[in-house]
Amino acid sequence: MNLNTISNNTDTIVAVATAPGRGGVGVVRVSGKDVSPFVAGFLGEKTTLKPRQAYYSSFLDADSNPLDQGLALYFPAPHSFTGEHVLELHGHGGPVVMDLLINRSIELGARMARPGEFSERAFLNDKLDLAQAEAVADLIDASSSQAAKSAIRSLQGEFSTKIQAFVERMIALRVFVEAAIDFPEEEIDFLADTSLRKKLDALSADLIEFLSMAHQGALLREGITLVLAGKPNAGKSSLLNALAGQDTAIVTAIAGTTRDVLREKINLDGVPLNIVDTAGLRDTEDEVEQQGVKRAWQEIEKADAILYVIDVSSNDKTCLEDLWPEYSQRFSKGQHKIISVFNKVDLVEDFKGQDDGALTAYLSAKTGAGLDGLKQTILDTVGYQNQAEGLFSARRRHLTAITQASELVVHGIAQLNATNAGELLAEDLREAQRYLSEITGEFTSDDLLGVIFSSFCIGK
Ligand SMILES: Nc1nc2c(ncn2[C@@H]2O[C@H](COP(=O)(O)OP(=O)(O)OP(=O)(O)O)[C@@H](O)[C@H]2O)c(=O)[nH]1
Ligand SMILES: [Mg+2]
Repeated sequence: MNLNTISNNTDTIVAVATAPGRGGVGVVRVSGKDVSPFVAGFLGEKTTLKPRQAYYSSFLDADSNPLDQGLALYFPAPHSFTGEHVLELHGHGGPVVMDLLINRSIELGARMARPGEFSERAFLNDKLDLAQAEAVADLIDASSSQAAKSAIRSLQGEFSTKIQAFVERMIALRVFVEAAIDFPEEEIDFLADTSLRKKLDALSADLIEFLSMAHQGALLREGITLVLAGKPNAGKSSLLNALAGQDTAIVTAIAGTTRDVLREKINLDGVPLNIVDTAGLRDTEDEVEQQGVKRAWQEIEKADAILYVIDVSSNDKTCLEDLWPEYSQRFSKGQHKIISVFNKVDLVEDFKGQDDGALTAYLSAKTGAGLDGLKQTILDTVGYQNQAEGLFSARRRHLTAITQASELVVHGIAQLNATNAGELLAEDLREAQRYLSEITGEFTSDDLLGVIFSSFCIGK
């Protein structure tokens, strides 16, 4: 793979592989073309290490005085995480000891690894593809057990295998179509070829299903931002507290209690939710409240979904549409989803909600009645089905690539219908294949690789 330009692979790199802070054990990892100077420098000139066998020793400074003691492990290339020679020193997990070992490594010729550089080398040495390298970071950052499970599935290659299978189907279709183009004397009638049509339609349908799976995986990884919006006193802060299970926000009967933006993280069936409480939306002379309302609108603009809270005991039937001039413009683009939350049902005797679709919830933030219904509505709204079993970890970039590929296939089929010629279809399939290959890193620009790996932390 010709990507050596993104990093200088001839350097030996070093970093602490364990989390910063204090712990029983701290691991320093050295990776490079030759780690023998480090073995000699740390463990003594005469030491030879057997591959993958723990060796108990002092770790020495330049004057052969011990800096620390612990286990040394040697992983000869290519059987290591990076695919290079790797030396691990398992010492005591204190920041000062770790610093001493790092400084000694630098003295022996290593340089500090950049963020993600170990994973980057693993990728460049074909130990992992790009989606798997990302899964390493996702596994470490996972915020729920479901997210961790889907990351390990990606790390073990399930996601990449699926991508590869799609790529192969596209190649097979291209081979067929391009062969037909190259032999025009055979006069192939593309439109009449039902097996080609069937294969294209199946490919298109499978891509759409795959996209929906990837979307679920991305939800588990990234979560969504839900903004609580509504008129003052509707019960937004009460709902935040009810969802969070703790009294985060101040609740009073005074309209205009909340001014600052408040944020809480909760976990719904493994989906991380960032819930944002905002000031009640109204015109006001109060300068502080005006600021609060301004911030509320800023949060609404950024939300993935909005919980618009309405007090059923009041006669105020204002909806978000009335308050927001750009409402229809925003929603026509499908950027926002609104769930109408009718709150304070406990105040209305024999309250009966109307079941007008999935995007409505009736509840009492005070008694908790109807809260589970809202939680389910939230999950439905963001399109999450609890089917964690087959999920794999996916990122926005993967979703974009799969969407592009899927649209190109649809476009290709339309072109074929319109022209009954294979050239345009072949071109669309070629492009679609390129998008999918970007996910695993087969065709990925150095710039993108730089962006991806630099978002990892040091030592990964
Ligand atoms: N009976 C009843 N009272 C509620 C319910 N939810 C909220 N309240 C009351 O309504 C009042 C306003 O609640 P908040 O949660 O502060 O309302 P808010 O929308 O955050 O108000 P602002 O911050 O002023 O915009 C408080 O007195 C709450 O106790 C409910 O479900 N039932
Ligand atoms: Mg409030």
